[in-house]
Amino acid sequence: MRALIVVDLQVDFCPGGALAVAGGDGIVGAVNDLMPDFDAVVLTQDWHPPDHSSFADNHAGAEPFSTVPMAYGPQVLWPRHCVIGSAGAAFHPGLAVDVADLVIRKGFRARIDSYSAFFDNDRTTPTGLAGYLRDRGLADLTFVGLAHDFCVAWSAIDAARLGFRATVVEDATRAIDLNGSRAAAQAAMRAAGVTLS
Ligand code: VGL
Ligand code: ZN
Repeated sequence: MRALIVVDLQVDFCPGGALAVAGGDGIVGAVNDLMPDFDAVVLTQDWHPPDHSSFADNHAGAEPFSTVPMAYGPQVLWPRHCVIGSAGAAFHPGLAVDVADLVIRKGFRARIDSYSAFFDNDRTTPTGLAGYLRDRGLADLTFVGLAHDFCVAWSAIDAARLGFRATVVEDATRAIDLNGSRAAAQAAMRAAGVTLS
């Protein structure tokens, strides 16, 4: 059985948002059109407390898009985005949210970020998504959404690592492309056995 995993298609990642991905809103129609082709639709939602450690403004003197060491490894510092309950954390208003079976929130622990839909950035603290998918027999996963080179890539790589079949529909994603992160993410996905279509 096949699941469509729609990653972080939220106001803050679309043009005009706090961490806008160029053309991010341009994929909404394609994502909605894919939904009926799947046995299940899962939405992920980046969901950070105000004191989240990935926000540059929570680190004195730090610039957004710089990288700092954290207990679990290097972490990019982002502009404040997707604060719990804020307008920017809402799904894009055009997204067909009513079709979704499950909304999985991530990044709600202040001390650790969570790019992947499966694990926090320590790559070990689970979100629970793998168990949900396995319980429902959803072994074949297709990833779309934002951002291609962060949350989509990390999710697809973790899916492959966990033994799911993982595909990314590139036309239904958009990249941040920070210091070559798009090409790096594509190489890492291919190496992990993710299908890019
Ligand atoms: C994301 C940076 C920070 C994403 C989330 O959804 O790709 N990127 N938080
Ligand atoms: Zn985030």
